[in-house]
Amino acid sequence: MFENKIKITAPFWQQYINLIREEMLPFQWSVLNDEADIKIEKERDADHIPAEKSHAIENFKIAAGISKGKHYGMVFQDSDVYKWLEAVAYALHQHQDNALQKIADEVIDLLAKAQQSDGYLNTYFTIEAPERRYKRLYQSHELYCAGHFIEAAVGYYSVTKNQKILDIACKLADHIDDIFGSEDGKIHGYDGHEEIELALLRLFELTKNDKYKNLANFFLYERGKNPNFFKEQQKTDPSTKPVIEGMESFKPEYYQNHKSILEQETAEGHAVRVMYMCTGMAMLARLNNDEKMFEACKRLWKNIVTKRMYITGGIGSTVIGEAFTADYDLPNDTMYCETCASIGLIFFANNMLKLDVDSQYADIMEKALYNTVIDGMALDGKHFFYVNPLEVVPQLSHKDPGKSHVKTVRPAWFGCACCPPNLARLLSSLDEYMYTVKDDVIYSNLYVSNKSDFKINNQVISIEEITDYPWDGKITFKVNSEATFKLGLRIPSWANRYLFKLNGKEFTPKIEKGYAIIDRTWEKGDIVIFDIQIEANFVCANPLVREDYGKVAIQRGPIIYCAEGVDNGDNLHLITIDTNKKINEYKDSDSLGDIVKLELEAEKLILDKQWNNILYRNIMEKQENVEIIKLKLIPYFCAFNRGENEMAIWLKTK
Ligand code: FUB
Ligand code: ZN
Repeated sequence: MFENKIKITAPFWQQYINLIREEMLPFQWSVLNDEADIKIEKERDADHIPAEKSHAIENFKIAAGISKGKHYGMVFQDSDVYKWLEAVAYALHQHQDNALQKIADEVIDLLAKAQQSDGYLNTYFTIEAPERRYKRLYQSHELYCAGHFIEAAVGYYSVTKNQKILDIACKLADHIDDIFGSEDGKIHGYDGHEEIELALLRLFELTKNDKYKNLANFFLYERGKNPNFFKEQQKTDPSTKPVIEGMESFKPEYYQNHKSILEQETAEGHAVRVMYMCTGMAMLARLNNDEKMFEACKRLWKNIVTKRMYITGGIGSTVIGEAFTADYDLPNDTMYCETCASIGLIFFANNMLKLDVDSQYADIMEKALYNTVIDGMALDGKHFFYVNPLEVVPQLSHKDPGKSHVKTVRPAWFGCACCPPNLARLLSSLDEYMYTVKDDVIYSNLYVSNKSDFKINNQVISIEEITDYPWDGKITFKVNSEATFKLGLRIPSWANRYLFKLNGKEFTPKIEKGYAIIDRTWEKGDIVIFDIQIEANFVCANPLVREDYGKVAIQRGPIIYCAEGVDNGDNLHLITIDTNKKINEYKDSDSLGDIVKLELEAEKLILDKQWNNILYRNIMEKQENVEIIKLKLIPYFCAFNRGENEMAIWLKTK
């Protein structure tokens, strides 16, 4: 990690980075310690979701023998702490903060005490059911939690060189290696929720210990060899009690073990699980030069982004199993689009880029980041979405049990709180996603103002990038070193008009896999300008997406826009857009921040009195009247910050 020194200077992202350090991390710490005065919500109506408190730190204290009591929360509650700790590591990398580091160091001391002498680390099974260790792998999340801890350890060690956390992680990974593997006497199985695979590969990249890579290889290749593995393995559990209610009916597809992973043609089952699996697959393909695995990654990638992804980069079409359904099934109002799933899509994309620098991966990374991911948090950094709807009608969320997961405003926390700390760790490590450096090429994936030092062929190359992206498309790179290298600039898939200038002179670079490649012996002070015309456009979906047929969405640069009731009145479905109309763009600064808003003339049906107490009537009976309105649109990620109201991304067109 952190091979290159990247300092983000963009006000747009600085604001997020500061918000995470100053508001989000302290807030999340207070929640994990049950000190925050908040209402924790269930992510959907279901009796079994524990939502009275977090208890996450207390669980560790009990497991460590410091406190007395019972475990509370989801069986994977530990992972909330681990993701928070990983986010702290990245926040410290951005900005040294001794007080925050002291808290994190104390958490590590606590985790060391909670770790069992054989390396096992899991509060639920340690406190409640040691005899059930690794006996119900489809629900237990033991390796999922271990994976999140290992990721935190890799991140925290990389930033602080805290040896203690790395030792705990290696002891845990060694313990897992003693229990799982192809050798006789070991469990020939894997976790119900992928995560350990990518974490072990990160640990391998840090420690260079092949054992961890081989174990990840085992977990990935073992998956799906026997689709009945979980059912059979459950028989070893001395208890018949589930560790998570409501999962009994899920089929092997839910866990991606219906087929071996090399045979999986389509993304099936729980979306976050698929993303973490694919991330591990892409890492392994790179680290082992595994061509077959790379082909499998490309197949799943293609299926997702060409048939199963929302315009916002959201994935998962149903709340049942938080899962993918079928090609082109993308309902806007019952969707899932979990924040963690889009974060996982970014992990997958970033690792595909490391394998094969192709702009299609960075395009999706950008789409997910600027839309679903940052929609996952309120502008105050202390309220979060678990699922990110593309259409909301508040009374339906309140009254329709099938929409109880579609929240109308972001809650402060959830019974299952996987998303908030996941957001914190992704956004505070944004610098890791901005560039891919391969051989002598510095590829720019995301356009974010920054000052950076890159290491290429033993030279340090300093580059400054200046831009007001995503609001403006002019991107200036100042090269501050004398060196020979190539600069690769991603041409976003949405960009229709752009030009390149080198030291003031327009030029046409060669394009490779969606990147403009500028190959040169650079002089100190060379300036490259990539000027993209950013303008608002109407976008339509493949006609096979039933829910979007006859509708348009509006996109400006990477940002998807939406209409809210607070600006346009209720019944947004009565609005019709004429795509010949001009979309006006203007900068505004209000409670939503400094953003570009859009406005265009549209028609809205007037509900005449004759509709009172009538549900159906002959179409010939009356001509409908419409009013001309100035339709106001805001970036999707800003929605739901002004109270409960209707929201829609897709609007009818003439
Ligand atoms: O199962 C652990 C996490 O909780 C998943 O990744 C999320 O989808 C939520 O179910
Ligand atoms: Zn989540």
